Amino acid sequence: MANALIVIDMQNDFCPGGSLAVPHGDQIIDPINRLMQDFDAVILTQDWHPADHASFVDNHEGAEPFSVTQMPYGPQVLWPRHCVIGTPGAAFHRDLTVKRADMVLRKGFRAGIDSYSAFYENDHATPTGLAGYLRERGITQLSLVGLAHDFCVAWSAIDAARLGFATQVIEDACRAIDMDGSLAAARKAMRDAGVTLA
Ligand code: VGL
Ligand code: ZN
Repeated sequence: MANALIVIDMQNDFCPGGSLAVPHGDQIIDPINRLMQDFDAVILTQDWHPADHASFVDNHEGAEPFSVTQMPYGPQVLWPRHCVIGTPGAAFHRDLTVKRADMVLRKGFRAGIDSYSAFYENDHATPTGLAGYLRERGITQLSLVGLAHDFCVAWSAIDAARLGFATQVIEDACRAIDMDGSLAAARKAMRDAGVTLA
């Protein structure tokens, strides 16, 4: 039985000064770096969008940032342009200990569909391959940290629990966007899915 720390989207665009900055997102970098020492494996995820990505508000004429539109796969929040492939905003924060990572998983790289979860794209059907990677390594216990608590961390944790991993979210090492009560809703959805909030 092995465990893994899954570090979600600790990228410049989600940190203060970035285009989709999560308040105080940089405060969790040191705690995450320290936590890495306690796990058999460390996996980093990286939000990684092409310039014409469907989640970018400026690709939808007249749309307001943070409004919700309907996509073939369900509702989609329209975000400010962020984490464009190869840009500085998509890079990991410079203080994150990337050397400790066994694997970097990129997600959201298809123009027509977003991927909040590290396990499935937002159609809840197209796998990223992470579950197979973890299972092949004999990893059964997952701890999740990172950004944003109420979007990519929550969606990843819910999928992980549904896939049968013993899953906890270390809330001190997460920060939320928290729009329209999204953090409270995400915490309830995580608990209902069997995720431990630590
Ligand atoms: C995220 C919004 C858009 C996240 C990624 O990492 O939580 N949120 N893309
Ligand atoms: Zn994104």
